[in-house]
This record gives sequence, C-alpha cells and structure tokens, in this order.
Amino acid sequence: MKIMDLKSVGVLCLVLATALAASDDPPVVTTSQGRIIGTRLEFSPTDPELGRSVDAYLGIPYAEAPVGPLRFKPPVAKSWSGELQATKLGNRCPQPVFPMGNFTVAGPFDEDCLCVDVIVPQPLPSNAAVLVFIHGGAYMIGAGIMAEMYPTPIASVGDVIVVTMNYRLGPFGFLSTNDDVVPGNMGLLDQRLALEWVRDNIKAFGGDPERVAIFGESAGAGSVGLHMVSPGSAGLFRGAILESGDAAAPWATTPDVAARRAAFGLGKLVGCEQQTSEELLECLQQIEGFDTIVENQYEKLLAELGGGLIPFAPVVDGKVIPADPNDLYEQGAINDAVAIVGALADEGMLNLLPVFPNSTDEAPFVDSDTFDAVVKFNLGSMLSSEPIVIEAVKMMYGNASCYGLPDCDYLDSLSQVLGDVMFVCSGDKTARAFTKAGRQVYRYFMTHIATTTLLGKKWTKSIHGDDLIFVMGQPLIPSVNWTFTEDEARMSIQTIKYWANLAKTGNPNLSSLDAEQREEEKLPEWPLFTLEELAYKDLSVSMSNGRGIKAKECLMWNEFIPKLIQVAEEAKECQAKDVREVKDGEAGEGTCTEETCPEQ
Ligand SMILES: *[C@@H]1O[C@H](CO)[C@@H](O)[C@H](O)[C@H]1NC(C)=O
Ligand SMILES: *[C@@H]1O[C@H](CO)[C@@H](O)[C@H](O)[C@H]1NC(C)=O
Ligand SMILES: *[C@@H]1O[C@H](CO)[C@@H](O)[C@H](O)[C@H]1NC(C)=O
Ligand SMILES: *[C@@H]1O[C@H](CO)[C@@H](O)[C@H](O)[C@H]1NC(C)=O
Ligand SMILES: CC(=O)N[C@H]1CO[C@H](CO)[C@@H](O)[C@@H]1O
Repeated sequence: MKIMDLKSVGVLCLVLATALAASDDPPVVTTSQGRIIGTRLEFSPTDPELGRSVDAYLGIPYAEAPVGPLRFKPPVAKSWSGELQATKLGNRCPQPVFPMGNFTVAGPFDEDCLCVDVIVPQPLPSNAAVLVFIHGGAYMIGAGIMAEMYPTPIASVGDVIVVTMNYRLGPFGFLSTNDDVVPGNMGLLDQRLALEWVRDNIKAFGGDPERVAIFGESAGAGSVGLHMVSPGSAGLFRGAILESGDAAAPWATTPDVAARRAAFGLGKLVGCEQQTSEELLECLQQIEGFDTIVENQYEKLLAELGGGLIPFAPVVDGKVIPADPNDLYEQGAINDAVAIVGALADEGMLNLLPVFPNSTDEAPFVDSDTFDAVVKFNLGSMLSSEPIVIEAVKMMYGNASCYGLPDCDYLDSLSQVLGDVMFVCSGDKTARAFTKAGRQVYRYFMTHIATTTLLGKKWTKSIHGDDLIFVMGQPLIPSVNWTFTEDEARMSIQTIKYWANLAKTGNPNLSSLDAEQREEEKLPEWPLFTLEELAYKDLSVSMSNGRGIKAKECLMWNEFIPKLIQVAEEAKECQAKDVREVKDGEAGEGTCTEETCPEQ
C-alpha cells in the first residue's frame, strides 16, 4: 500500500515494507496466561514465489521489569493475565549508543526490556519447528530485532517459527562481585527464562517444544556455547548454532577477579565507592534511572581500569557456569544437542576497522611495527603479551618472502591472527570437544565476500557478522541501499534451510525424517564433522565441502601457544626471583633448577 513513499525512507524501507503491511483481522493466540494479539505482516521478497504472510507477536514480556530490588538479580517470570497487545516491538535494554557499520540500535530504551517476539509463518505447518535467536553485540549492545534484521525471511523460507529475545546487557546483565551477593550471569539467566517461556508457550502458537534450535552470532554464539555447558539449560533445545563464538573463546567469559574489579570500578564512577559487595549492590540498586550507569559502563570504565575489551561478560560462578569451559570440555560436560559451529574467513577485520577509520575504499597498509603493536594489545588482554609469543605468532602468520623489508604488508596476517584467536580456533576446540563428548557437530567456514557488507568496507572481505546477511535473508529483500546478486539470494535460501532443518530434524541436510524428502527441498550435502575427516561446509555460492578449517593454525593456538606462554611466564618468574635474591645480597645461583628456570 505505502511501499512507494516508504522506499524513500532509505535503509529502513525493507523493515517497514515487511513489517507494517498489517491486515484488518489481527491474529490472536490464547496462552495459559491470556490472549495475545499480534499483527499480520506480508513478506514481499524480490522473488514473488517466496512471498508469504507471517503473524508477528511482538514485545511479549517474559520477565518482570528487573528494577529496584530486582536490579542485578536473576529474572523473575512475568505474571500477567487477560489480554496483551503484542503489535509493536518492546523496549530495548539500556546500552551505549554504538554505531556498527550503518546501523545503530534505536530506542526506546528501558530496563523493562525483557520480552520475546514470535514470528509465525502462514499457513503454518503442524507442530512447527522453532528457531530461537540470541543476538550478539559484545554482551553490551543489540536487541532481538534490530531495525534492519526482522527475521521474517527465516520464518517464511525456513517454514519455522522464529523467536527473538531481549536480555539484559552490560552491567545490568553481567555485573558480578564474584561472590554470592551478585554472582553475575543475569543476562544468561534471562536467555534461559526466555527459552523456558518458549518451552511452556510455543504450543499455543502452533510450535513444537520438542523441536527447538537456538542460534546466536558473536556474543550470541558465546551465549549459545555457554548454554551448551550450563546444566540448568539442558533440555531446552535440541540444536545449537554457534556463529563466530563459543564458550571457550577468550572473550566469552571474564576472569572472576577482573569482573569484581569492573563492578567496583563502575561503582566508583557512579558515586558508589563502597567497600563491601552488599554496600555496592545497595548503592547501585538505588541509582535512579539507567543513564548514569550506561554513560560510565564502557569507555570511562575501561579508562578507569586501565584497559580491557569487554568489561561485563559472563563469569564462571560455579552454578550457571560450573567451571572453566575448557575444563568442562575436558570432562565432556556438554549438554545433549546437535551443533553447528562456524566462522568466517576474515573475522579479524572487525578489530581492524577501528584501527584504520580513514581507510574507506582502499585497504590500509600494515607495517611490521603496527602488526606487533596491534597483536600485543589484543593478545595482551586475552592471553599474553610476552614478546616470544608475539614473535611466534609473527613467524606463523607473516609473509616470510618479505620479512624485514619496509614494504612488507601485514594486513592479512593481522586479520588472520585476530580472527583465529578470537573465533576460528576456539571454534575448532569447541567442535572437537563436542565430538569427543559424543555430540553431533557440523562445521562451516564462510569464505564468500558479500556484495554489500554489514559492518565493513570492501577491503574487509568476509568480515565478522556478514554471515547474518545470509542467515537473516537480506539478499531476498529488495532495497535501494543494499544490492546482492541472484547467487547470493540462492546462498541465503540454502543457509536458512540448513538452519531450519537443524530445528526440524536435528540434521541440517534433512527437512523431514518420515516422508521422502521432496526434490526441491534437497540441499548440497553437509557431511558430519568427525575427528578423522574434519569436514566442513564452505558457506559460499558453491556450498562445497572441505577438510580442516585452519587446522595448522588452530593446532598452534590450542596446543603450542599455551605451552609457550607457560614457559615464558615461568622464565619471567624465575628471573624476578633471581633479581630479588641478588638484591638481598644472596647469590641467585642455585635457587632455580634447570627445570624451573628455562633459558631465555
Ligand atoms: C540509502 O539510499 C538512498 C538513495 O540512494 C540515500 O539517499 C540514503 O542516504 C541511503 N541511506 C543510507 C543509510 O546509506
Ligand atoms: C552505509 O553507508 C555508506 C555511506 O553512508 C553507504 O555508502 C553504504 O551504501 C551504506 N551501506 C549499507 C549497507 O547501507
Ligand atoms: C583520520 O583522518 C583525520 C582527519 O584527516 C585525522 O585527524 C586522523 O588522525 C586520522 N586517523 C588515523 C588513524 O589515521
Ligand atoms: C609476500 O611477499 C612477496 C614479496 O613482497 C609478495 O610478492 C607476495 O605477494 C607476498 N605474499 C602474500 C601472500 O602476500
Ligand atoms: C551426514 C548426513 O546426515 N548426510 C545426509 C545429508 O542429506 C542427505 C539427503 O539429502 C542424506 O542422504 C545424507 O545421509
């Protein structure tokens, strides 16, 4: 109806065109709590054959507003009755404004933000499978539905119900005093409560609570990975899709000491300079509104703390996350679900965008010193900044043909280092651990460079986040600002079907278990990941299969570098001891045996 003038609104047009074409007769479902009134939307893709109606139930609260005495506490299930108007998005959780590429998360922001959205394709298959999305954004920003990313295409093409959720972000979701006062992980418990809401209510929407798969990207994948090792989340999903993130990623959890420092550091900045956890909690709970906390939770706090990447993230609290995820992997303490674990070929470009803000069309030149500095900064806050570690990394990734020459370009090496350490190789570790624990795993590696990239520029190639373009079906939607090829539209359809199949059958290859699969439902076969074959799907136009994603690099990160760090740290400790003893007037000799004091 209003498609023409909406187009001039620019990038928002695709959202509005798919979201606001409501019909006169609103859809209604009746849950155990009451009636929920939604809105009928039309999915109008470039290919009219794919067009479909979907019913959207937006902003359904699943938890009480986490304010006052509930701030920093585990979520409390929402109690309501009667009738709920679920025709527009709920509040977004408080967060700093953080432009990501071309899109920022728009408000309204409010602490009363814990809601789910349910997108139901029409006509609905009986006992529809369900895909639940956990959004990313460094546990600090984002929303279940961001303006450009309505999951309407997934519901329509995948023939599944899609659920999205908001969960508490930043300190509201992840502050921890590292004790019983504020154990942390509130945001993860929000996600779990939303999954319990799905289990208890999705039948009313026509969904099958036994056929639920969760999918998340970046910090959303970190969250999915943590639910895979969290005993309390067991049984809430049968499929888990980890897109560029997992529980073992160096950023996925915060060390407990750092978490407590961040909590008290934030307190200091917002007028709650307190000694005990109890005092800190009481003071922080009394702060009016959320602006003061939001303004201080990131840049100002990192300055106060003297560095770091993500000040508030999940913690190993002994309960929600019973132990270090690496130890849980060793023990095989992994929930029962089929997993898809994947990453992109140029993940690390994400970290280089802010380093080279002035490089728009042309790729920046990265010299040897810049490589050292950026690797040192990033590894320092995640692993170790020992010079010998940086040097080993440079040996592995640098271009030996131009070593030492001034025009040797380290851009690609740098991106690969950061991508491997943050995403690709913890994914490798995760896939192996899941497999050893008897779980089925499918792996992908996205090498395709999107015609329109989400966050980046052309030189950032297959950057972190661009998988979402295809999972969310963006190439299917006409837009003045985004252009994609027909091949990319096909790739998007295939990707959506793989994801939906995991929820439907527990196998990305299969849309149905009982009936003969229809010819048009067949996808290029995706072989299971095994330790012998290391098979993966190249997420690209070809959808070909490969063996071993960065196998050598990941062997280095997962087996060799931890040993190197240990040796380097022992050597340093030993030297420090020597120096102390020499100062005290004793000879350093004899205090270190050859085993404890390796040569430098
Ligand atoms: C989208 O495209 C229109 C028309 O080309 C342009 O005026 C507008 O600035 C673009 N919006 C963004 C966010 O790039
Ligand atoms: C992002 O914005 C730039 C400049 O405003 C524009 O050229 C580009 O097309 C936009 N990209 C997307 C994906 O909207
Ligand atoms: C980017 O360009 C601006 C304006 O020319 C300049 O002030 C700034 O230092 C540049 N930044 C980098 C990282 O080169
Ligand atoms: C490595 O450096 C040499 C010499 O500068 C250059 O010709 C070659 O293209 C570089 N290789 C890669 C993979 O960048
Ligand atoms: C590993 C696996 O499950 N492969 C299946 C993929 O799908 C085809 C049918 O399209 C099956 O024949 C394979 O067994």
